[in-house]
Amino acid sequence: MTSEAAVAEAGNLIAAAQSPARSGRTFESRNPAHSHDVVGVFPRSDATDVDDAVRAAQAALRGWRGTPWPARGEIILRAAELLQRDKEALARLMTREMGKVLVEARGDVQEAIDMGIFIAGEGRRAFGETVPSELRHKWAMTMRQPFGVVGCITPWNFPVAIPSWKVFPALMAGNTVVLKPAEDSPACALRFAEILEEAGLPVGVLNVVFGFGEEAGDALVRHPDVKAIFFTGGVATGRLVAEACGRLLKKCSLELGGKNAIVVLADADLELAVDGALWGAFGTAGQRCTAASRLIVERPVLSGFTERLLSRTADLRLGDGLEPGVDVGPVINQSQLGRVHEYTKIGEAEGARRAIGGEIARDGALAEGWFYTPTVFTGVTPAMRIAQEEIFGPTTAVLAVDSLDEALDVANSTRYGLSLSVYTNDLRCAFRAIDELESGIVYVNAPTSGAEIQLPFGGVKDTGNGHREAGGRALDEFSEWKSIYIDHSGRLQRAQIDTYEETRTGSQPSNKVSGQ
Ligand code: UN1
Repeated sequence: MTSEAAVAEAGNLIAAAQSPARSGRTFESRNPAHSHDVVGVFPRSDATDVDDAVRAAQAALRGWRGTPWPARGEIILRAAELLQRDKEALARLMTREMGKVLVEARGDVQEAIDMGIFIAGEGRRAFGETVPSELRHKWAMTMRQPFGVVGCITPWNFPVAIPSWKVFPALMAGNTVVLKPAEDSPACALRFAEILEEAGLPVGVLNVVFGFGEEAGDALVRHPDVKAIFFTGGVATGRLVAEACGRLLKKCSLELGGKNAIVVLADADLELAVDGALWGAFGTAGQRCTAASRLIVERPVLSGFTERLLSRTADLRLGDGLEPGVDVGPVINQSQLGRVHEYTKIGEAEGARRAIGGEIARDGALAEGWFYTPTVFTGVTPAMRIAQEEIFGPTTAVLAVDSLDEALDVANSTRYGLSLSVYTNDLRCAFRAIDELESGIVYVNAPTSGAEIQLPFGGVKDTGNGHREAGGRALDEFSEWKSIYIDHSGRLQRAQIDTYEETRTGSQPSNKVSGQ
């Protein structure tokens, strides 16, 4: 058990006050390592609570969008400093609430700190353009504008980092926000919002509504005063969000699943590749959109790689991520545990070999939580469901290939395209892979997880709808461009018509240029 005090009953954060759901309903957030440990009790919100939050955000909009960019940036920078101050406590709360081991939870908070520092700089760097007009005495330029009230719907697997990827740039651009965090990590989201409040965010600029997708999330997506939706989650839900937004002509940015692969070529450094495979496959118990759930290995090194991988997998310690020495924590909840186990049965039925793991862990204290033994399937072929579908658990599949061409084809053979990696020391192979792998992120000699916030994050194919988060263009997602023309000629000048009349008609330009 942990020593942390329970968060107890929390409320939705609406206009800086905590309030229960109007229906009075609640839900619990439980520790996946000790399922009897209730981390907190949260409002189970529905459309009426979402409406309250949207009204609060709407009321705060004029003041916030009028706040100078540098002033908005300073609040975000202060939030990053407060996250730094509270990093350890927040990381411990995160491990307790969603299970990832403490060292990874610290990394999650660090990612939010990095994002805050990075985005705060945009306060003095959110450049527009000044461009030449085609007409004399006319000024042409661009500036960013907020959408208005926006909705952010975030998952539990990066419960502070992913809200920071969305909320910081949304606020920086002058939007006001309603955040609906995952029902499995509400306490982390509440702390994140409280930190922004402490940093000086004005009342109503960020509101948090807790609850479930079908009730609170759906209402947020459909609310007529919410101008844009930023969603990270599964493909099936993403499709529903996109359909609803499409019907309403609402902007929407989707960050969905992955079926990422590490390609290990025959010349690779095998120890390095196994280190990467373990981290990619079993970090966060495989519950990352960037998890390496396929290991595509050239046949000459297949047995060497697999032997090392299995022996290292056998050494992984499963347990409560707050305990020192634990490598892999629990999966998020009972239904996910069942789903992961279902995929083990599917893999076996498809004829893959379960080389290690594949069991719900029930030894000693592990029986108190939702633990799954790290699982490796060998003899997997590309068409198998375990090679195609996102499992979101500590399960990975080894596929054998005979050439670089085949490796790239197999790597590209899924509907997803988030993160792909190649291990090789051959420059030509590395560059072929960089060019031909169909994914938003490519790694060379590094695993599929490890994105840094100063680069764009997102994927191709069914992983999303073409948007990218973070990176140098992070604000593009959260703002719209306004083009401004200022004519100081004092007369009507018609674009495309009065433009370069002299050069287009063949008349003597010198007359007009010189005025002679
Ligand atoms: C996710 O899995 O949803 O590169 C995000 C990584 C992390 C972010 C993952 N920095 O794995």
